[in-house]
Amino acid sequence: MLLFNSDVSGNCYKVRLLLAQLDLKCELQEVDVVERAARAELESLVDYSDRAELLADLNPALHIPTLVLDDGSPIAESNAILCYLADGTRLLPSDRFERAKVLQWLFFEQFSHAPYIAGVRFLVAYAGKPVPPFLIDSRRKLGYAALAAMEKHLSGRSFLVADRYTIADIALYAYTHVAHEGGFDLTGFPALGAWLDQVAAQPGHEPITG
Ligand SMILES: N[C@@H](CCC(=O)N[C@@H](CS)C(=O)NCC(=O)O)C(=O)O
Repeated sequence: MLLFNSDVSGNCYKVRLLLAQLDLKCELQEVDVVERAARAELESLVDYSDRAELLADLNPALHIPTLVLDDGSPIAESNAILCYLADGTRLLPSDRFERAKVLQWLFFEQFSHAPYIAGVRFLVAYAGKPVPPFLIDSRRKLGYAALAAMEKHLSGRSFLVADRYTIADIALYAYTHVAHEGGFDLTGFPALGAWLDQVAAQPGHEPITG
């Protein structure tokens, strides 16, 4: 398999972490998302010249991660890739209800968490250009709302779903554990902190860098 990857991207880290924990081999091809963000806004929206390979019908959204299977079939969207790779393993429950709960958290991550936690982290730590403070403040507020929802759910629980480690934990861990890079203070979220430690203690865990 081949993964179009960026070492700073939490979405790519989700896939790398799962691959490591399932002991699956995969080649990585780096895409520079930081250099791209440093360009002028409009230019970065219209210039896909550095995406030539992704343009070749691999991912209509031109984003990474994009995973190309051994038979050449591509899969985009980090959480769809997690579902594909984890299918039939202990990390994606086969029980209908538990599986739906995993999907609940994957959709939560994409709609209520990543846009704010990952979005602010990128603007603050990687974009390399000034961002109006009101934009950061309003997004950070919504990021804290997502963290508060997780804190409430994790109080009295070790993991997000079914009392065991699943791809729901991988998906939410990816950007939560680096939220401080976006200026989020997690000290008021003890259950979240304990959960982060639990996830990091799982066999085969790898850090986001290397
Ligand atoms: N919903 C997508 C988001 C993918 C995404 O936004 N990828 C970013 C890196 S984290 C990217 O490709 N950025 C470069 C660009 O858009 O040009 C997923 O979960 O995979």
